[in-house]
Amino acid sequence: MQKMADFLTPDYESEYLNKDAAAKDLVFMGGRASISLNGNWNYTIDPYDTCLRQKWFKEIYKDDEGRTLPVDFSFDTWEEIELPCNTNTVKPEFFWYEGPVVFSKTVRLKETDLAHDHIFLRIGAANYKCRVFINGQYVCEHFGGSTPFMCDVKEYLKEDNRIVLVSDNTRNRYHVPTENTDWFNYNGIYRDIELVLLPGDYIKDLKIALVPGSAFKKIKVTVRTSSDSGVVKVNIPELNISELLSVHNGTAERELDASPLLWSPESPKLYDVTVSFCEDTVSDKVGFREISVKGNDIFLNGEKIFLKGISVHEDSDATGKALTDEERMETIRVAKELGANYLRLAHYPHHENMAKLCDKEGLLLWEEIPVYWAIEFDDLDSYEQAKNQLEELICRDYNRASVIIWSVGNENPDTDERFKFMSSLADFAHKYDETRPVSAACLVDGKTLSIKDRLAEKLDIIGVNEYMGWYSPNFDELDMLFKNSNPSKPVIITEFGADATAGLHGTVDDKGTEECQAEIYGRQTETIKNIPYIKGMSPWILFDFKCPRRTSSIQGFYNRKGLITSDRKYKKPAFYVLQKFYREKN
Ligand code: GCB
Repeated sequence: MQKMADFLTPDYESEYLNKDAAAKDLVFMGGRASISLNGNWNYTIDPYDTCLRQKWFKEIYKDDEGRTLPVDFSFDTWEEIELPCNTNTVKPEFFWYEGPVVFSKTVRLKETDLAHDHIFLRIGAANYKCRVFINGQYVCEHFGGSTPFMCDVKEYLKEDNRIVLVSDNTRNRYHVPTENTDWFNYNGIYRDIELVLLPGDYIKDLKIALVPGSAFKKIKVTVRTSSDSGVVKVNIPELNISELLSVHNGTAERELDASPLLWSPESPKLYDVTVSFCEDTVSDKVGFREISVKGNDIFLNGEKIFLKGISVHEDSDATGKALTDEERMETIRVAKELGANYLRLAHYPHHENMAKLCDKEGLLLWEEIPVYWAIEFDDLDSYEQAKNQLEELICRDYNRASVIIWSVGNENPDTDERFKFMSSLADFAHKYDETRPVSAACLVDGKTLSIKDRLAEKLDIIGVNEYMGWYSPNFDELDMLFKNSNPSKPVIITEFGADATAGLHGTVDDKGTEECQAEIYGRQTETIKNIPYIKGMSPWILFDFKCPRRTSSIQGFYNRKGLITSDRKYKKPAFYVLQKFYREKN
């Protein structure tokens, strides 16, 4: 009997661990039309994971002899929730809930929809594990809380369907990130849910970029297709490009002569690109620019650039991690008001629209995977999760001109296991994307008080988090840190900062006051500006953000290192200190 089995089987989860949706499948949307499954779903929190244990998705209401059985779920009469969203933000009593949530929706498809050869379900992000069930069958699962996944569900669909999704954000030391982070562990399915209808032969992926070192005169196009051979058509009308490329072993690749207007923050020019293969067509708006590194310098389109940045989390009082495009645009506007030309999207992949908006608006981006603090570096499965998230991110955002750096992690201890783990990620990023530098936000070496991390040999740009004046109260150590260091690569100060509770005043030595934060920003910028190998900075952070680790009475479960309060209304004095520095910096 099912009912017996559900409490007698401790490893009930093992049967759901064998159908991974991952980067190897499909990630790239290519601007295709889709059937949106956003909107109302019935849902419940499911703290004991009973949906998986009892297999609710099978909808067994009668026994073999036709007698009615009691059930512990009610798919159609549970309360409704509007997806995408974080479950935590819909009711105060769910705010601290961590665990499985079950969502159910009935979906009616037309005959013409079902006539397509492939129907992919795409979920933009669900934190952290997500299991998909359609019409009583287990379809696939995905691990990783911030990247999209797609899975061909055609064989499970009919005209009337029940789709059940179970997302589970239970923290786990073998996940990436692990159970300990300095941000809020939001729950649920918080990015778009859609069905993408595709013909038998389709495009899996399109990568397009300027060829590095081609004097901005060559564009490389790589198209992966579902079938081994055939012909791909590439069109960039504004550049008079219309080319046929043959597919060999599932890939068509060519360098095309072209002289595009170069994309830059000052002139974020985008070109319409369309690629067709058999009955399938994808399109994208793409900017062409070259980012490169030489000696201690970073170059954009051959010109030296200083990255005037600020770090941002994906978090808002109103919507949690399920930000709206208006909120994203507000972030961009405020960053520009600050005088920034660059954002560090910490510490995990943000919504794909952020990079699209920054492409349009002309902001440079650092994108990162959540290899954060103490990952289980000797665990192969943790490595696979990290690598898959990196691959999904690169595949999703390869064509975004705004994205100039891939970061493989943040503040990890310099151990042998970590070196192996993160070196492999850096190698992978280099191999998968030959056009962008790879970095990581490293810790200061406390013993020698210098920029010294073995991982640096695998990076093109060294990110350094230093909190002189805050966690390291002796500010003089900042000078010493830079005097003791002689990096052969460009350095970005990926973090410095100080908490300040809005409205809390005192002397510059009173921790947590607006004055103390402003003083630290002043002293940091005064020191950093004289260090020749520092080629960028992204102080911590634009907005205050929710953080369960921060329990003091003035923190109130917020990290208050923001230059602006979490309601985005009040700019603390440090905002203006940094603004002045950026306005004066050429
Ligand atoms: C850091 C971390 C960041 C934290 C910040 C802090 O070094 O990278 O995630 O939120 O410090 O406020 O302590």
